[in-house]
Amino acid sequence: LPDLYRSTLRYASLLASILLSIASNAQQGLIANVAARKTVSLNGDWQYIVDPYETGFYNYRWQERSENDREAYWNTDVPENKTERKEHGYTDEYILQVPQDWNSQDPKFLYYEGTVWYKKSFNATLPSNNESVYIHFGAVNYEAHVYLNGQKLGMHTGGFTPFNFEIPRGLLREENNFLVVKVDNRRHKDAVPTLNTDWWNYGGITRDVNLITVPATYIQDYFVSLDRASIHEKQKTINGWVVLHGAIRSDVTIEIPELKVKTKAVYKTDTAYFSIKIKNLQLWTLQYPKLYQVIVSSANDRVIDKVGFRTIAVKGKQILLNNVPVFLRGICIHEEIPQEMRRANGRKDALQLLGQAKELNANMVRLAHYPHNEAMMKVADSLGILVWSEIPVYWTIDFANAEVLNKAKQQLQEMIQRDRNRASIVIWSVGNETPVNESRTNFMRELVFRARALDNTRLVSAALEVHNVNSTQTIDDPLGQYTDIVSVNEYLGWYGGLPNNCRNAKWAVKYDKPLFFSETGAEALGGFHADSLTRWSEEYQEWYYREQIEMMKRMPDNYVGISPWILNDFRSPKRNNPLYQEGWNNKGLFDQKGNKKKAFYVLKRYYDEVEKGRK
Ligand code: GCB
Repeated sequence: LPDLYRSTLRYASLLASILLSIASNAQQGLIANVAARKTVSLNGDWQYIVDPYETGFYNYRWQERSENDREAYWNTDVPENKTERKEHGYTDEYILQVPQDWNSQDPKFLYYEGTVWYKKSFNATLPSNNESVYIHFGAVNYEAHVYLNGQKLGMHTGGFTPFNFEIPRGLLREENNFLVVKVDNRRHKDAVPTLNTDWWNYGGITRDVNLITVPATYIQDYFVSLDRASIHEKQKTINGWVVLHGAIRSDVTIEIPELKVKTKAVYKTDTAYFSIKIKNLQLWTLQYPKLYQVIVSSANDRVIDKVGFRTIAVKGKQILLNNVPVFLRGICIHEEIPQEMRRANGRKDALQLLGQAKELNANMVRLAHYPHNEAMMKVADSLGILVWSEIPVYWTIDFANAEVLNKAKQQLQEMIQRDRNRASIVIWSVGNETPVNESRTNFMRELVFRARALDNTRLVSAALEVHNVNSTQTIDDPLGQYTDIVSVNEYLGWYGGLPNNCRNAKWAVKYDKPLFFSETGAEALGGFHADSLTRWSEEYQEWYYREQIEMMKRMPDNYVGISPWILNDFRSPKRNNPLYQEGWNNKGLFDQKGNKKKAFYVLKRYYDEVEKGRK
């Protein structure tokens, strides 16, 4: 019997690994690593039409306009002759910058939620017979319909993840291409996120737009990572796979010049796998975030990346980075530059935000509550900062709706496809503060399983809530049984009671896994000083942090870290106290202008102590 048992187990695990490898290569046609391709940027000036009634999309009977309807806003705005009536037009009087949200570009857009048509004219070099051209968007919030020279290329929903469309052969012109994007940022009950969030709903083409030219058979996607088990060995193993577009199976090689290794990948079905043994691998660590140049080549294509090699795992009550216990000195960050009241994007903004996190002596950032732009992960890779990356399954999503689950899965997949080669990312989060009930737990469990199927080298979590049972702070959300670490948001002393309630708080945690505090925080208007009992004063926030930290020091030994809410004050239409908020959530450790509040120094002192070895 034991033998039978063993062979059944072996069979089951074989089956599981086959299923896993199939699932991990599921494609949506996303092209990995755009920066390494032959691209032409379409950033810059775009003309626009504001269209709150969607006149460019629907006729007066509210039917979708036909493709060649001359009043459709994706079609030319130039009258054919002097008698033709035209009721739309693009002009240089109305220009928006791309990439950037529209809200910060003109006061009339501050609260705008609706449709804006973006138009760009451009010239192009036509592809040769064995090349294809794609148009790639880093992100558009929320729904995008893309048209080129009057023909629809496709549509995409989800405001924080990339997408691309192939341009059909013959459609691209050498001169005067007419590219139109209908962008709609209205919130919907059945969208992800839903109607209700605590952040600004910045609309527009918020990230880069590129034309990508690739050879007909090109490297679409690849994954390179350090094998978890080999962390115990002297000789390490780097594993991975490569997928060529169109399921073509031409030779694929992987090269890491600095390590003097070059290996051929071996096809199993349409995926080429490789496994490389390496003697003197320098790991990616927080102190020395070593990145290696990795070259993936096929018969006609070549993609160069910079990849760090590290492992992340859970062992009992601890998180192990490269097999060494790590305490996460975190901070939450929204993708926003408060000083300019706009979405953050690009390397300069990432250097500002992660630089602020470094000043705090943080070693980890929780990127709330949606995938941030790629520059954040690249800068985190180079600075040695650990990253938690999340999809906007936030608060009260329509959990019973199967379509909503599909939308969440799509965003999860796009996030993982874009960033899985970034060493800095150690945790995929499938959501934040979702209400405990059966349909929600089924929904969230599906996402946890999906995340693992897409990437089994990282940890999966979700920010849960604490509830009060007989005056005990209780963590028993059933979702906790599925995640690798149990993460909770907790605001004792802000949303309930006063900070000194932390002193006699009792905690009951159902799970023996690593326990992470994914949020805690209190508001303070920068520069407002009073005694510590006065709400909104810097002194209150400072007191809150003192009491919280003392409480954290008394946490059980599965306490592995904290990422307080939040690095910077941020814009939120929900926050309407006319004296202390005025459309801002002021829980930042830095205020709206970038000044440090008193609480900053309290947290920094704690992080300095932790680093020296005292939790
Ligand atoms: C939370 C949410 C976060 C809010 C924060 C707050 O628990 O996760 O998005 O902004 O609380 O300030 O209330």
